[in-house]
Amino acid sequence: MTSNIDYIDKIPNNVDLGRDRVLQRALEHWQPAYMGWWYDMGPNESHNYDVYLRTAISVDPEGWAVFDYVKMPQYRWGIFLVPPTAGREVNFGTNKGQPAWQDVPGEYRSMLRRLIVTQGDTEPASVEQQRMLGMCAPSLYDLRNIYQVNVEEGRHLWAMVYLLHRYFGRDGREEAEALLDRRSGDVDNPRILGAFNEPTPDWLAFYMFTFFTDRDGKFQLSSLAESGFDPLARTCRFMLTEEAHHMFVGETGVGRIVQRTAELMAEHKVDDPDHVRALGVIDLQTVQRYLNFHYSVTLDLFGGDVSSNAASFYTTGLKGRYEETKIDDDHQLTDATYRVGTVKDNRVADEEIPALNALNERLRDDYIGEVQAGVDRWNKVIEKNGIPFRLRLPHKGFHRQIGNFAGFHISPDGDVLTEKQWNAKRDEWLPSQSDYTFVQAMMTGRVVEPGKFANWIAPPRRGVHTQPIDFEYVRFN
Ligand code: BYC
Repeated sequence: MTSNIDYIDKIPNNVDLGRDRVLQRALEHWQPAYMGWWYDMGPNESHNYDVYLRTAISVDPEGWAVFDYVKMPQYRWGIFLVPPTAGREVNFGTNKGQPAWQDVPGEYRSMLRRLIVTQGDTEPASVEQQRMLGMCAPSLYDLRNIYQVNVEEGRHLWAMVYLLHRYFGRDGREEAEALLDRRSGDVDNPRILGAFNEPTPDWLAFYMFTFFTDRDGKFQLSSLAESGFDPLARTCRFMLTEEAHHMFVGETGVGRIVQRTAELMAEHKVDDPDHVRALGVIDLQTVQRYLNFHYSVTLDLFGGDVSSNAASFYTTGLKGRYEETKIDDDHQLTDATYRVGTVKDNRVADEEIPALNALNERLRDDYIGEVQAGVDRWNKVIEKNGIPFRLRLPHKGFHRQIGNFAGFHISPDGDVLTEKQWNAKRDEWLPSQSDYTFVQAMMTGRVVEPGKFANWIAPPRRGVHTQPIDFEYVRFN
């Protein structure tokens, strides 16, 4: 195992793939199917563009990427794990203290495969959801960023497919094929988790998705990076390095939209949403409705508040808590409890349950803390422009389909309503068809002149890597 990546092989890797001919052949068999999927479902009409992308050349935290023009179908997708830590142990659950597993423990095989497949399924799903957005990008800078996100999601799929092929034999190979067969939003063969079947129809939705949903990726990958199954832990550690950029794209994207709107509101002294829209920017009320949608569907991705699956993942040592090894407790949780939200007598209430069953909820709470900090940063931009409006996270129970709040009609303030009351307010709280129509009408063509930006978004503070903002990030040929 080296930290440098072998680019001579057909499949770039740092796992000595050449020494395992059977595995190498199996992956070389999967590779054309992957390329077929990329041509069909990857970014629309992009195959011949030269895109200024970063490609991993090492797994060292410093200097792991080079930046250069690449045609996306020639991107060097491959298999990169961080090097093993000598003497690493299972750090939690009933197997705590055993040497970390280098092979799949037989009794946990199907549970582990399920976790890997669920993680893997989200990666191509997001590429499918975003495939049309390049056609209406607000700038070359943003176009390059979405393509960077897309190729790296493709690589994250490779990461999970490697594990399936290397450790799960025939059923792993079948699962790897199925990852290319499912399609986001397909009624007959959808992606596994809810949020990955929702459309991402415009750039506001894209930035919200990369802010909220990619951050679920960060928290889930962090929990899997604690896994006692060492190859999973090591591949997730490297995926997290790439994930940081995706959340940056989301946070700064929403931030730049909010900035542009707030600046024009201040300049023209308007606050009525219709007047704001007339200036060719997105009103903050619409931003809030998109936020409510993406936040609530992403909260669902953490699974049920009370989950025996989560308890089993933890006690077996397969999936830990966020930053498990930094937590100061017994890492067994046999007697611990945790507070989860529920509905009692038509009110939102808390109940104390065994911490082992509340691990999804705990991870969701860790996530909410980080998301709140991002929303606070957006609000600073609004405040700086002297606008009194503030964005806010709705109540945890708002618009939930999974867990204790599913089936209830909860307002953004946390009041339990009747279905009729809730439906009467729906379009105040979630994007309506007319909101989508308005936002999409602003994004009909793409801005292709270097350094120019669509009217509805502020330019970024700086360009990519060491390049200026008006660099030609994409050449269309
Ligand atoms: N939609 O015990 P429960 C990312 C199912 S994002 C549909 O409550 P559990 C990325 C569940 O499967 C991170 N179904 O939940 C972001 C179970 O089904 P079965 C992706 C759902 O199992 C952006 C049943 O309901 N990674 O990387 O404790 C771009 C009861 O489940 C949903 C992972 O998710 C839902 N939202 O937890 C690109 C990590 N929620 O078994 C990439 C791996 C639950 O009864 N996955 N169900 O048939 C896991 O750790 C767990 O599967 C979950 C669910 C946390 C997702």
